[in-house]
Amino acid sequence: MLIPRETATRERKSLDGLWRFSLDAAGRGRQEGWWRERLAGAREIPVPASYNDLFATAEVRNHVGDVWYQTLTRVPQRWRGARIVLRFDAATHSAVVWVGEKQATEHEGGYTPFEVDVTDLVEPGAEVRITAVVSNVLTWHTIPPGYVEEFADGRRRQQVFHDFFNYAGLHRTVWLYTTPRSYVADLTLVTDLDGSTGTVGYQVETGGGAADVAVTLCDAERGAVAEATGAAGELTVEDVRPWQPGEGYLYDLIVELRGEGGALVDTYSLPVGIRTVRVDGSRFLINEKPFYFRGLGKHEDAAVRGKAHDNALMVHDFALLEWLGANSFRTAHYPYAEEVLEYADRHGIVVIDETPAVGINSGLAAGVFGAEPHPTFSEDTINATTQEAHRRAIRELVARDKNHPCVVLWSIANEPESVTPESREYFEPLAAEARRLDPTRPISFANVMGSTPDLDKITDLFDVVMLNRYYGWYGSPGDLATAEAALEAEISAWVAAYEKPIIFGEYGADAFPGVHDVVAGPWTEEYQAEVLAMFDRVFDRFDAVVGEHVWNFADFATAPGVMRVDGNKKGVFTRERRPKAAAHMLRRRWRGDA
Ligand code: BDP
Repeated sequence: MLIPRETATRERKSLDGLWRFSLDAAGRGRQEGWWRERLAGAREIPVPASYNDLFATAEVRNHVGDVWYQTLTRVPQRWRGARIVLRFDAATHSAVVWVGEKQATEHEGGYTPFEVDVTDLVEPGAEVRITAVVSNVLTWHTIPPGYVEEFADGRRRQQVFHDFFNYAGLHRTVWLYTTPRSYVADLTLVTDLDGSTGTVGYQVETGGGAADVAVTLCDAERGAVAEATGAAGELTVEDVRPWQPGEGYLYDLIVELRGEGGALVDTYSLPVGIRTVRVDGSRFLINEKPFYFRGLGKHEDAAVRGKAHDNALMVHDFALLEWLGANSFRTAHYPYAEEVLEYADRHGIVVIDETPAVGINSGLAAGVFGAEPHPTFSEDTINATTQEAHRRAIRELVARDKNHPCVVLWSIANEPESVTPESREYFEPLAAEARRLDPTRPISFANVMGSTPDLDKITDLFDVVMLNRYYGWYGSPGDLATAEAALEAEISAWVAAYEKPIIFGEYGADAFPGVHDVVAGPWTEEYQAEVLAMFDRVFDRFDAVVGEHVWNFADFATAPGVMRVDGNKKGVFTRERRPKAAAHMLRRRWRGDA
């Protein structure tokens, strides 16, 4: 799926700004047809933003169900004759959209874009009302899963099985954009390297009728380095400058559709990083060189705006990654705004890209999040319908992110149940689907603590062992000698069981900022740093460990609970992005020069 871009044949208009917004606590709007007129009694709301923390009321923060967004915009007169598309970069977790009186589209899944051709629904030059009802409800059949508790007095509460606040709303940009009537609909690129020669295999999908395809690859100075015609083919680049960690060198692929007499019909251009990625035994190779992941799991999370994409925060977070000496991060626990991946492409930051499949695990849900005990997989809980939603989530992730050179590994789930025959039945087809959709990248999932190689039933389906481990925190807190021995023993068991690279997808400890002690105990900044140092010491004893991603980059909001103090405090930065002692310690390890 192509990101909207301005080109010689395309325009785009962001609909970001203040929209009208109404809570629909009683769930009446869909029956009453609230899209038919101006939303009554509406507040103003910024788009993009999570709605939860904006209004200083529990009613909005803890709302369960539908909310309504509405804006009036004018379609430029000069767009007459063009194909006009309405696109939501994200609506969390599901939405139905009306253009004027007409339902235009609907979408499930809170972190991937959806779009619809609205050419016949709008009139260039005229105003148009766009209304979206957005639901934050998670069920046994959504990704991520959850369920809604209903109380006798009519109250509803959303139970989630994941450790971050269920922020919702229009989290990313909403666009109107144009394409010509015959247009470039999608592009799939596969790059390869052979010595100093690079290749870019391309496939162009078109819409709206036949036109001839011509592609030109330009280098960063805008000089053409290779050309081809036809909807699919391969471009060869001599003296290639590869995309590599730390150096996000990008070519530009310009696709042109040409009609009668060679007239330009449509043009679209896409940044291209030429690189390879492959697993070989227990090594993870980027451009055939062993790569070691130094970085962190992140979240899209900040005060006031919740999970909204924000360029200021993005630039700052990348600056802090650089300050730490990190070379990579994981999009825990959902696909991030595509702007983030584009930024990582340009700056040579390596990304593990994750679906929103977090919480497929009843053991964790009951133990940590206070959910009712239930089997993970059953007719009444996570079932074939959930699996289908999960398959769609993988499909939409790959469709959106397949062309980003920064993405080197797909993570199809975080900490699912993985020790039962049911978990194998559930994951086998999903792993196969991920491979079918993208045969060029390795696949993995984040393995939960306790799912050791003797118990785990799904690791053979994947290329990389990604372990989330909390020795010294959830296990033997305050006793790092015991933690160290247990960690070392577990890694040895993985190394004996599989010849696969091992990445630590999570490890860490909470630290409440400002709590210090000379004899470090849990919650102090010193203890957090000591836990990380202990893990690092053990990692250095194993060649098969090819990555360390600390949990987490920054403190983040969670549902209320006795395990959390104003949210999860495992950040090495506070939620305001101030460094804790652990950040300084990591900087010394990762930069060496600090
Ligand atoms: C892991 C989860 C992560 C949590 C973390 C924690 O993958 O989302 O925030 O533990 O407990 O289970 O801090």
